[in-house]
Amino acid sequence: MRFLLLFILCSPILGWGQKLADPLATKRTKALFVNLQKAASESKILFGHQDDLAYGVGWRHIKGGSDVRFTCGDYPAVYGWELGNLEHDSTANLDRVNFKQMKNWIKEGYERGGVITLSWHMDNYHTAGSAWDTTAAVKDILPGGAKYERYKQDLDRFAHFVSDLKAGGLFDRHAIPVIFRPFHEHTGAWFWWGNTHVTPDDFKALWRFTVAYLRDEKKLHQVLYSFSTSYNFKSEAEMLTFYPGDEWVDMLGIDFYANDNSDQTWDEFRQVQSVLVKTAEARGKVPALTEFGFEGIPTPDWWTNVFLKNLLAEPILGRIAYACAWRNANKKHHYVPYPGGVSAVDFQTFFQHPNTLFESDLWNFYKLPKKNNSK
Ligand code: BMA
Repeated sequence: MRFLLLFILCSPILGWGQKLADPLATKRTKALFVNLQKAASESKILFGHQDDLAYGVGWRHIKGGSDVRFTCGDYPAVYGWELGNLEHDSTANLDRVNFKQMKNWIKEGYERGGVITLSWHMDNYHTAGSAWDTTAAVKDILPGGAKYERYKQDLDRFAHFVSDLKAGGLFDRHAIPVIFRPFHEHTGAWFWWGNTHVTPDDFKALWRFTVAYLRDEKKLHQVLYSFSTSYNFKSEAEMLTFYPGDEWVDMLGIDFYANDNSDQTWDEFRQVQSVLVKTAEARGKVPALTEFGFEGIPTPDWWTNVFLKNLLAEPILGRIAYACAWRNANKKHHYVPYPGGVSAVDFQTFFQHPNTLFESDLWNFYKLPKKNNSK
């Protein structure tokens, strides 16, 4: 009886029945999961931005640079980074972000309390074309495939990159937890791993192999795995067509891009968003908008009167951990305003909204909260 009590007191860090894809995840990685889940359940939505510290509209590599901070005074709470070209041992990724500097920016964001997420637009293994070359290639990298060994080498490169992300001093040196979001938007058809170029079984096999290899062979225990679809589905069954199973996934995400402010676009958004949150909550996964935005943000009140209004239209829709806007490449291709940009003033109101969390709003996401609110 005493042992049972001790066991009950010590074990349920994540709540009963809820496990991470990596049972050996580090304590900070577990804490990150629990805190993301807590944020989601309270509709405290962390605001994220891809490549935030590396460049923005009209600048590149300025110390302290960040279009988010330039516009609202605070850094984002989530930093997205992209690994495309890591598979070629290139010094920079496919958007010219130097990998060494990326590591430093990751450390910088983490040390301020931010959350790190990694995507990877890896080249097509069958043709050596880009991620957007939709020639079928998944079979090539599955065990027994012609590029299987090569794929493992690329996962070694990933493991090397992630293992290098360390923080803390002499006595508490530790691995920086990261959210890895491989083979994203696979319910769409624009990447070689997308829906019409792969069977559900092959996709699931690839996912499981990838997680098992990084976790068991490479012994990476600082990774949360995010399964991100595009937003072209109507039901849970459709969303989960390529789902490898609860034991292989920690987060469920969708990537949502608006091209207009029409009722149809936003009705669809709310519909998909409600499937996402329901599905994630029922399975003990953390829901997130893993990418989102409106290219160029041409609408002055887009942040509050379009995006937030729809996201908070019903309580369930806003129960996501974060929303990560895509990169600010230039005046046309950007997803966060820059000072003087069309939606910059509205973005400040969005920043002040009680449901949005920016970097200085974060509690310690790498320490378990006192009361574990997870289900
Ligand atoms: C796309 C665009 C591209 C970029 C790619 C990978 O959505 O932003 O310009 O190369 O993502 O980051």
